[in-house]
Amino acid sequence: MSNITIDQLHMALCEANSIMLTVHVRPDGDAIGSMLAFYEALVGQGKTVYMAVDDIVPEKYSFLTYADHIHDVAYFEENPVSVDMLMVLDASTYERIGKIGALHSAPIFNIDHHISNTQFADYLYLKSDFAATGEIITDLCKNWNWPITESMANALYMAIATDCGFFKFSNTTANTLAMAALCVEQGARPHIISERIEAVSAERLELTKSVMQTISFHKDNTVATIELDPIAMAILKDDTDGFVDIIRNVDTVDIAILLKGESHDRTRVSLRSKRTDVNAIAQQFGGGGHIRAAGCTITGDIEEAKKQLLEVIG
Ligand SMILES: [Mn+2]
Repeated sequence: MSNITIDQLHMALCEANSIMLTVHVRPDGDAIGSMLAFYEALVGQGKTVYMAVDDIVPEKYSFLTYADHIHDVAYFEENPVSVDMLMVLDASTYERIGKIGALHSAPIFNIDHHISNTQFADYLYLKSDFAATGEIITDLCKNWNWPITESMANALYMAIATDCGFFKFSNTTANTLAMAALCVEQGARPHIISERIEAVSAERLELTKSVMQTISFHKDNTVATIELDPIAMAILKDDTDGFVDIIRNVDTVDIAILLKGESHDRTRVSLRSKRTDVNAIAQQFGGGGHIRAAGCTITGDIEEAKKQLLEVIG
């Protein structure tokens, strides 16, 4: 593994003729937006580019240009391609790209912003002070004078906005806003993106009513938990955005915990905080992420996961 500079990254991209892009499983707005924009940028540079994700791409991102060009592992097993480079965006571990890694023996490049990055790639371009991978991609295009088209601008704005809570979270910096402003200058439309991303179905709001009943407070109301049982998870199809914000917004709450029950012995956890280093908490369970937003998986049901977390928080 070696960390590379922006010039080394540029040179590697110039030399590659064919590139496969991929992102982490359970892709979020930053992953999808960054990949779609980088795809268009690289095609614009004359490259042959493929996009692969070892998971379902949530329907809410389908309004973005080239979203229908993303394929899964089965597609590339049936239609094999050979590439000069596997470019991993927004993923901090090799496991997070699922079975995409096994498709190729090409050198692995990684553009990421997670402080917990395991340095799995052959070449890593890590900007842990950036709010989103989309912020990095925008910055790269600006530095290299690569055109940012209107469709790229919309994808990049969505990537940046969704990873910083639409500019509310502590990872929002002057550079985050400057890169978002550049996207708007190039044609991104913030209100359209907000409407698409924040739209809810009546069914989802009905479910939210019952999920609100699971909220509980701990440690003098500085820690709050909210729970999605396996039935709720099946209805939500893994689109759990927004639930942790309900408790995060409580004035006394420092640590907000979303407990996602996958089965009776497996619970996925999303941690958000205003002060505490939740990356450190998540790492105690083999997870990670950022200082104020991290995740992990705990063996046990929701109650067991909650008990273990509250013990670690102390
Ligand atoms: Mn991200």
